[in-house]
Amino acid sequence: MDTMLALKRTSLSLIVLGILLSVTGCTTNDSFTLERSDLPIDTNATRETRALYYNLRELAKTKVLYGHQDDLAYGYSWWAEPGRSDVKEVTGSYPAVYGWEIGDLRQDKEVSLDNVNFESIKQWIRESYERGGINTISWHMNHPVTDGSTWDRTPGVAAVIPGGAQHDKFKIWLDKFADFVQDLKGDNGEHIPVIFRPYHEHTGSWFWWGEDQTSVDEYVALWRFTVEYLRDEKGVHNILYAYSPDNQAGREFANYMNKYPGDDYVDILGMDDYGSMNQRDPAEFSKELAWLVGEATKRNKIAALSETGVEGIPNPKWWTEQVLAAFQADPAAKGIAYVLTWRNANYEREQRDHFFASHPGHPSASDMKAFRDNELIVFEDELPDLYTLNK
Ligand code: BMA
Repeated sequence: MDTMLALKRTSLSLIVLGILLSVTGCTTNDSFTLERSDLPIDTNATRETRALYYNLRELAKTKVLYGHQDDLAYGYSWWAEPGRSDVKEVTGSYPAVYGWEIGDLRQDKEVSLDNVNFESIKQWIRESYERGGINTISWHMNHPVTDGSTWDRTPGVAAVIPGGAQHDKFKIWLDKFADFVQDLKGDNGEHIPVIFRPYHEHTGSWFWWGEDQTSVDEYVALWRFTVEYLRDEKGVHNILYAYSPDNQAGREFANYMNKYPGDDYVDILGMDDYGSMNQRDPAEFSKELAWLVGEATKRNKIAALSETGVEGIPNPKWWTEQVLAAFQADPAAKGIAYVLTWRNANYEREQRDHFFASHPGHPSASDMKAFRDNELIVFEDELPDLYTLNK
């Protein structure tokens, strides 16, 4: 009897506690604190994904995060060595943002088009997330009709959008991507948020979804289908979507919005640019970055310099003279959330100086350290907790 009474009392107090909590709003669901304008396009995004969106947008107001492609996978003189990172060896910290490339995912190969093992990529994403870093994924997707590479310029978008001859095949590729993203889990079983940056640089004409190959309607249909399929059909809720036209040192700047899929389909307004930080006046590029920040801000979204760099970094002062200067010249340019430089290809394997971050011993290494030490710039060891909402 005593035990029964105690049980009844416990359940009664639990009910009372429940009522109190719901009255005061202290539920375990944090979405009530966020306005629609504070949420990503996927309003059912996981708690961590919503937190990343909100916190990154806040942090962008005062800081610019630094990111590097394939940072943990390999460097200029090493390949897949646990814990290594050219960026860390040069600056003392891992980057705040990690870019990953999943080209060739659809062929059921074990490695990407850059020979990086897909399971290892997942592991590196888990590791960096547990340290507080941000992960972003690009996809140099092979040609859906010719089976050529991503650089096959045959128009391909009409074939994969709804009604296209390859639409069903294309859905299988997206299924593989959904599986990949859903397999990314943190130590507590939560899905790890990723920034997905598909069909990038579409203002240029070097990919099958490029400017000359694709009409506005086709590109918008491709983008919207991708979001709706992953989010609504596959139930993937750990993605922020980044749109990233190429700027080409200002040559494509005016086309930035031409094929914009709409505010309901984009979380991050990115920009790719390999020319603007190569001997161009940083003040000119700064104005373009400031414009991008303005476009993102008026939509309550995030702006990012999603891919950039100068191959081989010939200017030993590149980090401060070109990158930092571009963020500093126009005060609004500081609103960029992150800048990601491209990969440090392994010299032994690729026999070329295809690197975009400094590596130990390179003449630009001390300038990269100076860049890292600037108060505007944030590397991983200076990140606040981006995956919890404190609002
Ligand atoms: C390009 C180059 C290629 C690489 C591709 C995808 O910019 O770095 O060597 O295969 O990106 O990562």
